[in-house]
Amino acid sequence: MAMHVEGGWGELNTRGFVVVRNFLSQESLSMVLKPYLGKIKGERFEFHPARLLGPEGVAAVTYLEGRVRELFPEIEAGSGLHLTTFDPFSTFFPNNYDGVEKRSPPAGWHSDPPPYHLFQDMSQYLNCWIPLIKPKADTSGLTLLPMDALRQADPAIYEAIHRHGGAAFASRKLLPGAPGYWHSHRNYEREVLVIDRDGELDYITPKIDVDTISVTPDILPGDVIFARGDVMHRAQDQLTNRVAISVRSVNGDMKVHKEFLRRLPEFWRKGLANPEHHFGAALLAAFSFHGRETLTVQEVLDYLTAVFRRSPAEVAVAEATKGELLSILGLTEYGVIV
Ligand SMILES: O=C(O)CCC(=O)C(=O)O
Ligand SMILES: [Fe+2]
Repeated sequence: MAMHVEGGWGELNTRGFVVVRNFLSQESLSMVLKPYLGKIKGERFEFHPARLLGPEGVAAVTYLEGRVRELFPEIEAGSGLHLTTFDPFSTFFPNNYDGVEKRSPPAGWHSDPPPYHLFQDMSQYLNCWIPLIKPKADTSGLTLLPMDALRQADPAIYEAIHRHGGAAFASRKLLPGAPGYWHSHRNYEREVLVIDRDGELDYITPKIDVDTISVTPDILPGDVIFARGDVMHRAQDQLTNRVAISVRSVNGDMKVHKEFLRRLPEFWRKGLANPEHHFGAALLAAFSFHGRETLTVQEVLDYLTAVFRRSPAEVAVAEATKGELLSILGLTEYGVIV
């Protein structure tokens, strides 16, 4: 069956997401799923960057990126969204159904923090969410908050999340960043939206129960959802075993500013400065390497790729000395990287 863009690419400007039917064949789904199945062997499997799953993981991502890249011209023609390149952190997302009572919670309402810190404008970032195992069309999918409905129902929340990432509907009691924060799905208290504004975590109480305006497209393996990076989303449920992979494209011509990082809330700056953070040190070193306050997204990605090829994060830390890293992040008072 031919690929079909339901409602057209213009949906990316209204709702912020669009469903594309018949995007992948059964054969390519099996190929993409293989590295994941080879890894789990029955044990619980958390979110996992696909590229870290060996040559088969790299091949799966390379294939999917190629397929998404073919759509760049029609996406731009239909929505104006200019995409040129990919976020390297393509990730497998299980909903952690494992048929036993004790299981990790799935993703609660959020927009993604890591790409926001890397790329700074999440309206020019497109997540292609691809179910690989999903037994039922109306179960265990991805629930999204349409931008147009949100703007009408709660303009303050809309303004707070538009173009941002790293937002969550969660309980104020869990913050900042407590265990369970990103996974407050069942029994969560949707008291607040938390996002950074002017260097502070910002708490806003929604005027509405956001679930009443949310949309969960019926979708089966073969179909995909394209969602802009600023659209809030969560796992639908844990009723059946579901595994998805997401492939993330971005406008490489966008500018990113060191100043943006200095102005992030301390909670996020400390996270990025932690040497165990998978890209924080490399991101900061990219600015030092170029000796500029402003870089393009593509320059950031090229630098990250070069660092990751040599693999250990120490390479980046060595290049942006610890002191410089701390001062870039305005954390010199800590004296050590925490
Ligand atoms: O698949 C899920 O449950 C969550 C997916 C997600 O958060 C994402 O693709 O960014
Ligand atoms: Fe997400």
